Amino acid sequence: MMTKEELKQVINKELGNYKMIVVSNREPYIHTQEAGKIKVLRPSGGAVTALDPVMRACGGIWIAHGSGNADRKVVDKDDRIRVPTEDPRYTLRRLWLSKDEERGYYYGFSNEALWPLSHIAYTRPIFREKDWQMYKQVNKKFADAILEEKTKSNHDKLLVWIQDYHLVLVAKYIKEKSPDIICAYFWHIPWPNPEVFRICPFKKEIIEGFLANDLVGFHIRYHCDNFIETVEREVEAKVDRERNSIIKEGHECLIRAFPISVDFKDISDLASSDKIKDRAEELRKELSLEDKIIFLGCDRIDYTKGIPERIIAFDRFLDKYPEYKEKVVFIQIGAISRILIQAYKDINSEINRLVEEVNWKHSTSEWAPIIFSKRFVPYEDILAFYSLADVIVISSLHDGMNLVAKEYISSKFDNSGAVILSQFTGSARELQEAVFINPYNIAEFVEVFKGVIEMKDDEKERRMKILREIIKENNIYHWAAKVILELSKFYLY
Ligand code: GDG
Repeated sequence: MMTKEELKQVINKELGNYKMIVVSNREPYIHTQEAGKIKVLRPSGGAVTALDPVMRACGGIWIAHGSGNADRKVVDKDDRIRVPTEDPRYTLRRLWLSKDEERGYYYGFSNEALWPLSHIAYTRPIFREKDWQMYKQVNKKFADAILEEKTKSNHDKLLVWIQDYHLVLVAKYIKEKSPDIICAYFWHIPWPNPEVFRICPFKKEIIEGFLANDLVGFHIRYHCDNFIETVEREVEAKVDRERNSIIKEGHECLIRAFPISVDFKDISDLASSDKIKDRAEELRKELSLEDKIIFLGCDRIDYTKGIPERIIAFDRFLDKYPEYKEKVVFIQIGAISRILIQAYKDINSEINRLVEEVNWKHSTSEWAPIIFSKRFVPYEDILAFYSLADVIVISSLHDGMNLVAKEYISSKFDNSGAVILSQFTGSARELQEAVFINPYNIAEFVEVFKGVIEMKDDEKERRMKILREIIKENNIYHWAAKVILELSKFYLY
């Protein structure tokens, strides 16, 4: 198992005198103000969850959009703040966006065009020319902030690690001004097959944005292959299958799979602490969960996560196996996200309607089958819910990786629990001891609910032990070290 300390050693050895800058849309800490009091929030979302422990271990600068209503109040004159506040480890540099920029770049192009285009969840992407222009403008703003760091710090050896689909053009803008800056890009969501991607009106510029990087990472080999095939169809470039790289106009870009992960040890240790155990017992009482078999869903509310499918399957399960009524409970935690977008308003209403219908249909005076929490849940409560849950249910229609599966497994320090996992998640490739479902196959899903409840304890324990070993070995530090080692092999010497 790679530890934080070992990652630090890898970084010191391999990065040498390179300075690391991470860039993402979402910031890892958000400052908000309510009734005169400033609070710090850790937002939900996979990219931030994964990268914060890496940055804590290796230091450096993280540039991101400052989105909290008190963010400006706490930064210095260069828009910087050291984080985490209680134990500062790295610098967060905030970048400000106007409402128009946020609308066009974030809600518009990133989340109404690129997100549905990359996930095969049958939500139609919307391509607006003005969103695309705003997307380019904001990507340029991020690139300028990086170039400014270079000038200010007088550091001529920079390694920029760009995150996710919001920032596909950043490397191109950086390299135009400063080709010596090393750019690595990690795409946190799936890359679809070429047939799906070919409808995008801005496809050539998007691909050129990717290829300006020195290294591009996806979660799994399948996404890399889809990307390489897309490049072959859409632009003139040479694909080197031996090296898994693409050469365009003399510049080589390596394409690699790096399955992202979580801080296994940190989660496992915290989950076994008295604090989390006590909180779990409090929740058990508060929600009347004593003697219940608990299923848990924990997702940002998103149409890719298959939340309606799991509610419908649970409803059918209660229809088909009524002997389980009053014995089981489904808890769905769902932080609302991207609510200005119509497709998200629609999925929210659909989930609300389904929960009400299913609860109305099956509930008794003592029991309701589904508990739905729509509010943002503090991190420690998420761990308490993992601790309570006999089964985690992940039914994504399509998902780059899915960190909830990995967090749940990491938290099961006593080898209890079971995982129902969609075969359309990136994590399904690694987590072979999970119980797989196709979320579109409701009849099969119903049987899986029953099968998992009736699975023998020693079989559950056997599976969980293997799952935990997999994540323990392939933790988040291992992921970061792999990316850094890959870069260092080709460029740093
Ligand atoms: C993208 C890709 C890929 C959720 N609700 C709350 C909350 N969460 C946390 C979970 C988990 C994270 O958010 C969600 O991570 P996922 O990986 O499951 O999903 P996405 O946000 O869609 O992430 C995904 C990931 O990037 C990383 O590359 O795995 O495929 O789509 O950490 O625990 N956290 C808190 N309150 C909540 O209410 N505190």
